Amino acid sequence: MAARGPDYFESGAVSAVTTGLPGTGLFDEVHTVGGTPAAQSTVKRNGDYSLRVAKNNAGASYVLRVLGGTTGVERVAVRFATLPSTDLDRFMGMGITAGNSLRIGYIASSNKLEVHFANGTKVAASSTVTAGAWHVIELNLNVGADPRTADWRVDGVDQTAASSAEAASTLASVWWGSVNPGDVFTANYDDVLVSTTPADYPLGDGKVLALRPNSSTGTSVFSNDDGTPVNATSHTRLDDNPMVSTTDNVYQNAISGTSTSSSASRTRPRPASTECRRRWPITAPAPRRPPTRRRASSTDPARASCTAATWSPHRSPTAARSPPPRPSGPRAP
Ligand SMILES: [Ca+2]
Ligand SMILES: [Ca+2]
Repeated sequence: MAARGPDYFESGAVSAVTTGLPGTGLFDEVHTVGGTPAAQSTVKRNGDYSLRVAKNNAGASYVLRVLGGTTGVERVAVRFATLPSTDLDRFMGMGITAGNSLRIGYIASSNKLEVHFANGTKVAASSTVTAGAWHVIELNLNVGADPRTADWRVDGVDQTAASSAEAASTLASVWWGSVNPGDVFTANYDDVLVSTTPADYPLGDGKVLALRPNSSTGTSVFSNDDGTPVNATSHTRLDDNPMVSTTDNVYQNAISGTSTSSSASRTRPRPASTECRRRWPITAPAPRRPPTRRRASSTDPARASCTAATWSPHRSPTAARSPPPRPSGPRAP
């Protein structure tokens, strides 16, 4: 499996990355005109948080991650506290570089989810939505051929696929919420997993939990935020929840041949989480981080998997090292 984020909801913070600046956000875009997407601790399916989108008719409200390739596989659990009173053209989906994007919507008259390509026929699910319940939605989108196809499942049950006869294209993004002013709803999203490998479909049910280190050992390449060497208590500096504090941290202080390829691409230690994070609240003092190194970090640690309970300077398995390409085309839903 070539799983690639982006369940960053467990960070407890929803903000967009600012290009070139570390630690400023986990999403590529966060749109707030029609309501501000936020992490919510009181309503969640697993872990500490879910993403809550409370959208009004003033405009867009959604979070987005860039996604490349021609195939997108996703799992997400969605919960409507109350059922929308009107149809939703979309409350989640995937953006395409050219042509019709894929949207998951809701049919108020039947209380059913539906999938469709923009301007295409809406294909209703076989089951109904229950207010206050989590429903697991799985997608398998292929836009690399004509027609484009979208297989999907709801709560583990295969649904009728949707298709769109049009030229092949590439994926641009995956998003939760809606850009459409007419979509008015409150939804929570949790336990997201995204892959670009069709064979991963269906991903099946699962959960995303934060994992913070419970021990640490010293190495001269890393330092505590106060400049002292990493020691047996350094991991306690990496216990932030939500992960928005930089009060205490651990940073990489020098390039080292033993820190593997990470030494050539970044100057900070890996994040303390099972999630694939793009940023985490461990901020090295700016003067210690050569600008040229930051620029080289297309192998951003956020997109590496972070499975070690004990903090280590070594990178994770190769499969998770390469981030998806960042297409130059439109990302909008
Ligand atoms: Ca969660
Ligand atoms: Ca900290």
